[in-house]
Amino acid sequence: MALLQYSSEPINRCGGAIINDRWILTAAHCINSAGPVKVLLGDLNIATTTEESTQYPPRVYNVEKAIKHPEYKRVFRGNGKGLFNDIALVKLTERISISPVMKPLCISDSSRLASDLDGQQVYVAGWGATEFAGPTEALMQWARINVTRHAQCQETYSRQNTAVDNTQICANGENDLGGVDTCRGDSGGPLMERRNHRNRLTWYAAGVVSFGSGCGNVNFPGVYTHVESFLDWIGCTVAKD
Ligand code: 4AZ
Repeated sequence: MALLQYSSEPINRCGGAIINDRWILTAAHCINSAGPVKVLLGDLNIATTTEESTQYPPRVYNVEKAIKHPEYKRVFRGNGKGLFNDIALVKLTERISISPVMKPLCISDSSRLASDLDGQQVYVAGWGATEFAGPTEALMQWARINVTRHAQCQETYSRQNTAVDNTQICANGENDLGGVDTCRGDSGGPLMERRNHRNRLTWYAAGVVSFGSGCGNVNFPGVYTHVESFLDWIGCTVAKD
């Protein structure tokens, strides 16, 4: 998990994920003209400096550049309103020293359709709010949720004139307290899937936190950029640089 840091904004505005020793995967809407300028890696409680492992302390890395998807767009009006191609890559100025607390999230080498993930169990994490309009959290939170049937999510959001396309997936959950969801401050963080790779359970990037309608409303799952729809862009961007 990465926490993006900006020069002049509240500290937990966006998360991200390490995908190799130099790059962080996040959302395009997390990139503005002012940043992010730094990325915090390997931390759990961002308000303290004491309780973490002394062997593997958290570390702040500087950002060399941030690249938004060239077709990132926010559509405000009409029936096709929405946020599209909400994905970005952040390059650090130096290599991350990979350790038990700073490990890359795997990127698939082949893509499935967004709807192929229907019903999948997935995981989210971040320092975002735990309730709508609530404060963001100092201690990283995580949750296990489920991918919503794609056609059902499209139908749900169409009631708000918001389009969910085939490069997006939706997910949420429910527990005794109500809906389980991402919220403000979780943007850019990863939606993760545990998959077998060479007989080992391995964490993969399934999505990137993008938007929602409120938070924790069981009828409105969170919307995520579908990472496997962007494998070519991710691969080319990282390989070129
Ligand atoms: C946000 O503002 C945000 N419930 C992220 C996720 C969701 C809503 C808002 C999904 O960063």
